Amino acid sequence: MEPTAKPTTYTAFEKDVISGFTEYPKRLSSKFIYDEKGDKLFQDIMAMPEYYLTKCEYSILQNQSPIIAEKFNLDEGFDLIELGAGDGKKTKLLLNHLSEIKANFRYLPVDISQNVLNELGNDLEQELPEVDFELLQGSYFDVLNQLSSYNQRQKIILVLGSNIGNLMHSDAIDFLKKIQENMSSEDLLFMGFDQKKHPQVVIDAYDDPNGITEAFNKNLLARINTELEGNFDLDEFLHWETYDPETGTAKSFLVSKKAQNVRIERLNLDIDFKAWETIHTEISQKYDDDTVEWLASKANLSIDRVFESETKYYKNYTFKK
Ligand code: AVJ
Repeated sequence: MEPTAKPTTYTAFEKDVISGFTEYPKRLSSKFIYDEKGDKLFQDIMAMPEYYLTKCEYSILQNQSPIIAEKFNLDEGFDLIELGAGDGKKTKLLLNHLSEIKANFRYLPVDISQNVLNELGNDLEQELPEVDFELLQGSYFDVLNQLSSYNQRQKIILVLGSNIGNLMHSDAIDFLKKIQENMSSEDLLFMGFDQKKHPQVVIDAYDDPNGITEAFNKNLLARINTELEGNFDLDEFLHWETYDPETGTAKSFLVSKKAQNVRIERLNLDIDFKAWETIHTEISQKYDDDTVEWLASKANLSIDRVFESETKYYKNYTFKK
């Protein structure tokens, strides 16, 4: 008789854990940090004084919304589509301005998390009851594909927070290309890019003294423990941040403090760590105008305008097809 093989269909997280721990050097993907606890830790990061990115983008939207909106089709109307809307704290500054000038538009926040969207929906009803919105749960590109056939109005696509920084340049170009394919010639892409700056400022933003970023990074191991029955001892790994001022790449690692063996029961996986062996978990790319222009050109987009924070730490760009 044939042995009955147990069907193995792995989730995206499980696949990433298996490949990441079988490859050398070891790695895990930062996109899996964001479960409920990871979302909460990221909120805490955004509130830290060292994490300048959020404050800078907030000030750009607070001070420059009137100029940002100049190229929106205020009369004929437009759809404002936000990829990865989150709590919408920064976007509300733009929504508030658009509502004040009585622009004819609809806000379409896209997020992978229905919880996050429901909260945003409640906030909008309370704070901006006059704004017409529709919550769209899903991955960025499912939704974008639907929307390009959806209607003929101008589309303004927002990607805030320098979220693109988690992608290596080749993946960032693919991301921009997919957006570009869903744009028409009158549409605009508005996107945040964290800039190169004093290396110490970058390091401080990703290595805070209270260990919030450490807990955020280690949430990958915590998730493996709870969801996949792993036995990682979080205290036996340290959070380590590097920044290469030449390439502008900040990198996060978890470093094994000793030789150790970890078991992930649900994956039937045993992992050996040598003393001081690394797990690479995240990149947070920093840019300059030339690099942004190069990425855009590779995706057949061109920079329309640049909006910079007072400190020049952070910039938002509008792009056209
Ligand atoms: C949400 C990707 C923009 O890289 O700055 C914050 C995530 N990681 N602290 C970033 C993050 C560590 C953040 N992004």
